[in-house]
Amino acid sequence: MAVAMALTAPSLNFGVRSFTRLSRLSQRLFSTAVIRYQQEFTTLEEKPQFPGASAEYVNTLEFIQPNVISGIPVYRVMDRKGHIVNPNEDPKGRISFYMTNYGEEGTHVGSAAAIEMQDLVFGQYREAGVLMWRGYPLDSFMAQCYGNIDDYAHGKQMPVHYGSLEHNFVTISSPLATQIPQAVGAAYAYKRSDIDRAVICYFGEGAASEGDAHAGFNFAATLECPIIFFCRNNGYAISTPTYEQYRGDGIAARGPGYGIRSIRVDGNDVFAVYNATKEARRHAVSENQPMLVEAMTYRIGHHSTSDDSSAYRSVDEVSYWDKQDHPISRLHNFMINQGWWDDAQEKAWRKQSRKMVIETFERAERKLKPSPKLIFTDVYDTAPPSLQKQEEQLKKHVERYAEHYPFDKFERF
Ligand SMILES: Cc1ncc(C[n+]2csc(CCOP(=O)(O)OP(=O)(O)O)c2C)c(N)n1
Repeated sequence: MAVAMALTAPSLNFGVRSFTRLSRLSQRLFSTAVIRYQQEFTTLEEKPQFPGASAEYVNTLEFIQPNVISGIPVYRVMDRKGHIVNPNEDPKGRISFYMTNYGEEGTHVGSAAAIEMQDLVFGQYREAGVLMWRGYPLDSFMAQCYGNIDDYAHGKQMPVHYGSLEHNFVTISSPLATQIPQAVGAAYAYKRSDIDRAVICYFGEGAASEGDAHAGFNFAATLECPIIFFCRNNGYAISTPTYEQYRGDGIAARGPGYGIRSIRVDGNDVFAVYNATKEARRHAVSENQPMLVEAMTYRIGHHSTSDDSSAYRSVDEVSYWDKQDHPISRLHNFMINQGWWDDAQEKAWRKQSRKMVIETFERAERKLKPSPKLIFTDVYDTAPPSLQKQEEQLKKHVERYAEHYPFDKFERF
């Protein structure tokens, strides 16, 4: 078990921090739920190890009917060594694209490839691959993260809260799960317009505990909306592991309770994600029905730069997913097995990508920040008197105390 592995980990020295970690681990040890949480990783070919569910792998693409409520299997196309389990599902020629990320790339790149460009995307914040797939430029990613003059939102949003009208990607909202009922509303509008468009709505298993998720699922089912609910079950909501998040069989098990057809998929298998999402989209649009895809994966990175996940999970656990069940390694193995990729190409590609990213970073860094007056734009068509007053006050303030502000880095007020 993870607990046993963590106890033998070299990082377990005596000291206050280690003691705290030990206490947390022993609390887990005595929790009954921990038994389901993590098994010992002995071979590559055992049961799925996702902390969010206890299930078997299957290689038949089958949506769960609303009256089936337990034992949901995990669909996959290729095994951990990149071998296709069922030759009929060999995806040659269907996907030829992948990008680096932190262990969840299979979920968002696989699903993005399976939907149509006209489909509207509501993301959570960990789905940059969807935008990449749609051609959102690297410079725009950087501009948003830097909040510079090229940022579409003029620096009003937190970094990684991307949005692009051109790419049918609704701007990310920080409050969890608010995107779910909004996405359902958009899908309902599509249904009423009778056009070939679907909505895909991404969320984490943590966000699925919010009331908005319930409201969204139920509206989508009763109003029969063409929407794909795409849950990335990555095992953690910041520091909350799935065994503290829910006691049922993950998120897919909830679909039948709402009358929503559901499937659980190996999120580290980009082909399985692609197939499941493609099929979900087909049903969603042709039958005006919501579909639920639960993609089992693992958050290899910390939750954010403000988080240090070593406080609540073992280094060995993270290392297992990074080294032994990584979606990019799997695709890499598959491509090597096909003779489509080799170490020299990999090396050259990495070098070229790194150079491109660093150059883009530098360009974004050198750009000016937007004028402070833009704080007051883009929300109201005509700013209300209270905001107009604040704008005047700010202007006077910065004129008076100009020497305290780095105005050389900003566009003029
Ligand atoms: C309504 C609300 N509550 C709490 C937060 C703080 N918060 C931000 S991310 C997060 C965890 C979400 O976990 P999950 O939905 O599983 O997604 P993941 O980060 O694992 O991708 C929390 C609790 C928030 N942003 N909004």
